[in-house]
Order: sequence, then structure tokens, then C-alpha cells
Amino acid sequence: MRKPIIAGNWKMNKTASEAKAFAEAVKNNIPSNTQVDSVIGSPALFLQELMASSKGTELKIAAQNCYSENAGAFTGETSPAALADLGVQYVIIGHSERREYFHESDADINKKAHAIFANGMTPIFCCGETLETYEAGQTAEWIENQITAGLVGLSNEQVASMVIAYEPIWAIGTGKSADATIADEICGVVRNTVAKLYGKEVSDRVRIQYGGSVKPENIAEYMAKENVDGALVGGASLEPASFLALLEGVK
Ligand code: G2H
Repeated sequence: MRKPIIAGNWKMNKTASEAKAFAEAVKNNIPSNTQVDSVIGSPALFLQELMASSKGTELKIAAQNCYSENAGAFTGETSPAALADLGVQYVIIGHSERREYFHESDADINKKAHAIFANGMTPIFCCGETLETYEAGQTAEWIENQITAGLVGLSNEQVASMVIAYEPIWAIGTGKSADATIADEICGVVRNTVAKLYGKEVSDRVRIQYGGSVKPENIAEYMAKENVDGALVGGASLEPASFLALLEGVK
């Protein structure tokens, strides 16, 4: 039985005081982590504040990115060792916005995955196709390639413990979510790819999220699907009431 995981991805939103107010508003209403893992992915600037505000509660904190080295002459980057030292548990990597706007390659993302595990954290590894690829019927091949390249060299145990988020680029922030049947089908492609590469025991354990215009009104439809173990949520994770409603939709 895979435990559901709902992760908010705030992207580049909020100020430190707004982040703190959010944590204060939700922290005592997070469902037990025996039911669902409840995660907020915050800009690096607010991680320390969020770690302090959520201490002793069921809310878990994710970074939205990190570098693949722990220290050195990498101006402007975020050290995975420093994230782990703060107590951050998850790091989102390979989001389509990072791949597109910041030119991150599969190889870059793979190095980050290794660095995150080396520091005792868990990657939330994103994959997904453009509308053009989807309409050309090449989604499965695209997803298989991203997963194969992005997970190179990880151990079976590491892959089993990680989270993979399938986010069709055409459904991100557009209000045009992939319907639950399509999401389940492509999350199934993700699971089958993991099975091919790492075996069935690993693919039965890896948690797969759907992401792209998920909101409180549609979360239950996705969660009802066999291959969908959770959601990576942008816009609908920004307000406390909406984030809590997403978690309620899973219980
Ligand atoms: C997809 C998602 C969160 P939204 O990027 O990763 O954002 O829910 O706003 O489509």
C-alpha cells in the first residue's frame, strides 16, 4: 500500500512573512502522516522560516531545486548539504519550468538526484511532455526517455523511495488538467518504465504524483486512480484553505 503524498509547489510566490503566516494557518490542521504525506515546496529563501514554523507538526517541507555539489564556487546556487542541515526532507527536481527556462538537462537532473540522496533527502522527480509531443502520440516514449536518463545509476532502494511527478506541460497553470483517465494511463507508463528498469518490487513501491491544474474540486478523481499516489499542486497550494482542502480530498 503506497502512502499518498500531496506536495504544494509554490513556485516563485510569497514573501517570508506570507510563508510564515501560511505555516501558522495550516500547521495544526494537517492530517496525520499515517494517512498522507503533506508537503510544501517553498522558495529557498523561506525554508528556514518554514522549518521553524512547522517544527513538531505533520507538515513537511520541500525545496524547489538544488545544485548537484555540496559546496564550492557556484555563485547563486543552493547546496543540498545546506538543505539537509536545515531539515528539509524533499527536493523537487526536473520541473518543466526549470528544464525550459533554465536549460536543465536530463544529465543535470540526474546529478541532482544523486546529490539529494547522498544528503539523506528524497527527490520529487518531475517529467512530462509538451502539447506537441502529446498530440503526436509520443508521450509514452518521451516519458520513458526522461525517466531512463534521469534515474541513471540510482539503486533499487533509492528509486523505490523516491517520488515521481508526471506533469503534462500543456496542463500546467492553464486550467486545462489532463483528465483522470489520461493521468492514470501516463502514470502507468511511469510505473511500467520503472518496472522495466528496476523490477516490479520497486515499481510497486515508487510513489507517482499527477501534476497540472489539480485543485480541491478535482483531487478525489485523480486519487481514485490506481497509478496516481498523489499530486504536485501549484496554484491551488498557495492559500491555506485550498491546501487543507486538497489534503481533505485524499483522506
Ligand atoms: C504544475 C503544477 C505544480 P499548477 O507545474 O507543479 O502547477 O497546479 O498551477 O498547474
